[in-house]
Amino acid sequence: MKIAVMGGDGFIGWPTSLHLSDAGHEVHILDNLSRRWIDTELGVQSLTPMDSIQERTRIWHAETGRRTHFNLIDLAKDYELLKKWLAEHRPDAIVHFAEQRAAPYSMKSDRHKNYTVNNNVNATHNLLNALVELNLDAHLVHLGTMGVYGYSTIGAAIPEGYLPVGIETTDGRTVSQEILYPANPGSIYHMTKCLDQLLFQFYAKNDGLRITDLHQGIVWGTHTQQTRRHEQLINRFDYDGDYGTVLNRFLIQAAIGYPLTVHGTGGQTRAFIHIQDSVRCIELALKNPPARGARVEIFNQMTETHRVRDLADMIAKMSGAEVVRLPNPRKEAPENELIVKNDKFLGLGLAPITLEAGLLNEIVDVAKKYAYRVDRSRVPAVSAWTKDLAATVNHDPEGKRLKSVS
Ligand code: USQ
Repeated sequence: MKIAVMGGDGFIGWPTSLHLSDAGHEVHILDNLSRRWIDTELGVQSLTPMDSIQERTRIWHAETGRRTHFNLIDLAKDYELLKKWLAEHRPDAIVHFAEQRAAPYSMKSDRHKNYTVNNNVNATHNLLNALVELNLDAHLVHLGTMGVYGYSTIGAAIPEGYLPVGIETTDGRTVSQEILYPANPGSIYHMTKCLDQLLFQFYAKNDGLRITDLHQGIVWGTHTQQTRRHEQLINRFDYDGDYGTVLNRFLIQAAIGYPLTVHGTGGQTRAFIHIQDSVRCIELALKNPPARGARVEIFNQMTETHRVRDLADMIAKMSGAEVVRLPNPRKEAPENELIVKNDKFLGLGLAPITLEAGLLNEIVDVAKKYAYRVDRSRVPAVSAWTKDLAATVNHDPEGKRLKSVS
């Protein structure tokens, strides 16, 4: 297939591009390189040293003989350029990662809220709009989030996208319908993914676009089979308080002798998936498109659930790291249960990589190798969900001002 990977320079976009290229597909990366600019804005860098996208694709070609093509296009701003590119290349499928993906970044200030909404919603809408305008029947696979469902304890498994409901009619009968599971975003970022869902619903219904939405959990790990092939193909690896995600952060913190930063009681239960499984799921989704005219296909892209404090305790035991409980800068349920259905990917043959010491140690080793690149002052998560919470943020979890809430 000819596949366009929108956001193909990012944390999942890059390993996905290599995975698909390795599988024999013709891969075109479209990216505005915003993630690199945000590193510059925040004054942080990936733990792993990353080459330019042009250099990465050159190395991939030298290693494998396969070409991935890079195009500098901003989906949210360059509508005409995007349309022109799509008209010229007419891809069979599009994988859409081209969104600002960090919840803490989206909550930093009013400017960051505006940026996240404008970027994410416009990028998705421009893409859908262009597909219709060009009469292009490319299968669109979008990376959504488990966070669209929210994290309240409901005592039932979260279904894959749709909830069967009974509605009482005016004449007293009950009619059955399947509706999108009620959206319950926990950040501006998560809210944009809820808005995406509505855009998809409309365009699938009105224009018959073939769309798959992947509700992904928190990704852990850094290497995939392809990024391991050459030092310069290495994936980015975020540790900072805005872009680092919880399990990877704990592993890096353990590697550099930084206390593991548990927010609140650590009773938050979340869904997880290894990055290798993430790229496999995207390939499986591409192989199983919905029919034209069908409703949006939704998969829960996760393989297991864990409570934050259990992860911290496990990594502390493995590494001897200290655990600190910090005032939570986020407005979220302090404790929640989470049961998630993921039968669809399992049914398509996904054999999940679950948390086990071997892979966790591999990540600690990567972190130790590049520990010299870490700026410890960027480890604390200081982006607060409200002005009140901002006043309680601990800016120095390893310093004398340590405030434990346990
Ligand atoms: N947390 C800590 N300590 C830390 C960092 C995070 O206790 O040092 C806690 C947070 O308070 C939260 C949980 O860990 O309760 C998860 O936080 P996270 O930063 O790992 O994940 P999140 O902000 O939810 O976002 C990440 C990705 C996002 C993706 C989402 C999937 O950045 O792109 O959509 O995971 S999900 O969480 O299932 O919505």
